[in-house]
Parts: sequence; C-alpha cells; structure tokens
Amino acid sequence: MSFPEGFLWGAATAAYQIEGAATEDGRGPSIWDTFSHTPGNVYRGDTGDIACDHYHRLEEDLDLMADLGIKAYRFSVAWPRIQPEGMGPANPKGLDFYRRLVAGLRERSIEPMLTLYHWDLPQTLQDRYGGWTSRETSERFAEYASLVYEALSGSVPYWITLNEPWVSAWMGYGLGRHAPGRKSTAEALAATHHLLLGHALALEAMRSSGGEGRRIGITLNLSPVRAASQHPADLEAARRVDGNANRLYLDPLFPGSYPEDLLDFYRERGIEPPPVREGDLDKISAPVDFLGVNYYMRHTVRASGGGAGPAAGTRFGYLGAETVLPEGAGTTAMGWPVEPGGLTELLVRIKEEYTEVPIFVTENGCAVHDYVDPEGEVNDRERISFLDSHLRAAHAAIERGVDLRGYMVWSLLDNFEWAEGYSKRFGIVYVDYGTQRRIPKDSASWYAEVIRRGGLEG
Ligand code: IFM
Repeated sequence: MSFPEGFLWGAATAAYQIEGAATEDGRGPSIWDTFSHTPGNVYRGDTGDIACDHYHRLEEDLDLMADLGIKAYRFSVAWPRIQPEGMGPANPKGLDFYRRLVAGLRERSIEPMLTLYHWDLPQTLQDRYGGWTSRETSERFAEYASLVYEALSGSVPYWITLNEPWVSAWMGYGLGRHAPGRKSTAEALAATHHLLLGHALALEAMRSSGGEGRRIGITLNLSPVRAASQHPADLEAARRVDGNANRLYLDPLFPGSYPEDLLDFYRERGIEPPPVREGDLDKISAPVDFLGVNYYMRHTVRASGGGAGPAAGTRFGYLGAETVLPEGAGTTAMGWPVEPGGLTELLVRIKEEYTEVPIFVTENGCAVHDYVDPEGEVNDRERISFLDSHLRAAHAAIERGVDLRGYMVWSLLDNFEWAEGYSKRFGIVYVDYGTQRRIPKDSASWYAEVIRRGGLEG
C-alpha cells in the first residue's frame, strides 16, 4: 500500500508542550503559564516550565528525528519568545532558537513545517484586550506573523497560521478547560471570529512580503459527526455539533460565510453572533495553499439527557448535545473512540463540499498507557495498530481522489497534554520526565519502517 511519490512523512509537536525554558532568553508569560500555575486547572498541577526541556536538548532531538528518518517536522513558534508582550520588535534571542532549529532540520534534510500559533498567547494581550475576544489581538497576530516570516521564510517552506481555532475558542473561552479559562459562549464566538480574522490578516501580511514558493495554510481539528439514533432530537443535536465543530470553521474559510442555522440557534438563546465587519469574510476566505487537518475521532451525538448508555463527554453541553461511545468502538487512554473510517469520511467530505486544495494530515495519533518494561522497551502495540489503521484510512481517501500530500504523527515526543498535564502520553518516543531520557517506543521503529518503505504492507 504505497503512498504518492514525495509524500511528506513527518511528526509534530508544539512549543509549550515540549520546550520548557519558560523564563529564559527574554520569553514573556503566556496565557498557558498563567493558567497552568493556577491551582485546579491542570491535572496534578503540572506546568510547561520544564516539559521535555527541548529548548536545551535541541541537538539531541534533531538527531532523534534524523534516526527515525522523518521527512518533515511540524513545530510551533512560541509567540512570547518572539514578542514577550505580544507587540513591539522581535526578541533576537527568541528568533535565534528557531533559526537554529530550522538550520538543524535542513542539515538533516528534514522539511520544516512551522505553526505560528499553538495556543500560547502572550499574557499581556489577554490582560490588556481580552485576548482573542478582541480585534486588536488579530492585528497583533498579523504583526507577529510578519516578524517570524521575515526572519524564516527563506528556509521554511510550509507555514500554518493557527492550530485548531475550535480548541482555542471553545476550550479556552467557552468551556474554561484551557487557558485563559473563560466560560462564555458569546466570548467563544467572538474568539472564533478574531482567530479567523487573525489568520486572514497574517496570510495577507505574509503574502505581501513575498517568499516565492512558500506555502501558507491553516490547521483545523475536524470530526465527522453522526447521530446516535434516527430520533429527530438526536439528528438535530448532531447537526448542531457538526455546525459548531466543523462548519463554523470550514464555511468562513471556504465559501466565506458563517453557518446561519448555528447562529440562529445562538440568537434564539440571546447570544450575539460573531462581531463580523464588512470585508472580514472576504479576507477570511482568501485562498490558502493547503489545509491542515488534525483528526482524532468521530463524534456520535445525541440530544443531552436522551437515550440509554453513558455519555462519553460533555464538550457540547452548550449545544444541548453530548457524545456517546459507539457500540464496539475501542477507546484510547483519553477515552476517545478509535474510528479510522472517520478520517476517510472527513477527507472526502472536504474535497466534495469545500475545497480541492492540497491537504496535510497535520496531526493524528493516540494516548496509550505506556510504560518502560524490564528490558527497557516500550511496547505500544495499541499505538501501532491505531496508526496503521489511520494510515490505511488516509490511503483510502487518496484512492477516492483526495489530494493528500503528507501525514504528521502526533506526537514525536510524550509531552504536556494541556489540562491532562503529563498523565497522557502521545509520543512515539517515550520521555522519562525525571531524567529527560528519550526512549523510542516500538511505534517509532514501526513508523521508521513505514517511512523507509513509503507505505504499508498490503
Ligand atoms: O496535544 C494536542 C495538540 O496540542 C493539539 N491537538 C490534539 C493533541 C492531543 O490532544
């Protein structure tokens, strides 16, 4: 089962989850520093202060990537390393770290894929303007993007403006489970719009400063949604969840509109629609060079309080909906259902309903209860099976005409899993946080072999 020539096999990480060195070389505080240091927000009070200490172990981690034979590395830049207060000139030491990272990748023939925003908003922008609830933050983001682009566009071919705006807006401003810990649906809607506007302004700014051959896109976390039953209440709940999780992002970015059925649902509950100004949607729907898709699960949805069986999660309570575990589906250590077929379904839907721009799976992977066995090995066969089935699903999408150009496993290293702290391990490389020793898991050797072969065995 081989993948197209030039398929970009890679691995992904994000700054706050691996770098550590939280106060070094002029880095300012981000909303995640504040949030994780506030008791009660993160499991066991874990923080990203040290994380995988990647900031100090750059060379070792680059060698690890080279040993695995990955062709691309997706990482994020910490905005507060570049602009400690989210505005003003670039901090040379901050830029220097990413220059070294990119140079190290190129020396090892690994393509850099850079994400500008993976949730670490400078705290000053939250304090001064209310973060993403304000248009000011979209404008500051475009300035920051220009600074990074000016410094690195010569050596970075792939640029991603935002990672998972749904998570930033809804987990951060709607549900309060992520930084900055706000709990307001109106704020989540405003944040959604200002994140997308930030993407648009950054895209415009980067495009206007040239950079022939640079490809710029955005990464969304998307999940196909199905109703738990044919009951009209469940069907309607599923439509609302699809509206919120998928169409609220795909519609403005591609056709250039917000889903009216969803906005009506909010209006009927006295919640203002996003603060759109004239011209915003034209900017937001400006063509991107590629779409990044993060896929973890499908959502099976019922109306809140309806039906039998346990609710799997409450992340859509504000929509009068809840997710359930489909019968027979296995779950990961996060409790998420394992549904590889959802990846094929999602990629085909994007092509048929939204766009034919090239797609990269910019994240896919699973948390496993990994441990080092007495032989010093980590036998993560659940992860191998998860990755294998999802790669087959990606291949099926290619066979159905999807222009899929690459796949980045989440994640290269075990890391700080946000509100779950270090309790959830997503890496193909085990990190012993006490000693910072890296131990490639069995999935790492398996993935290296997939890359070497350019695909899977039939
Ligand atoms: O760890 C996160 C990552 O930061 C964004 N996408 C989902 C991953 C697993 O939860």
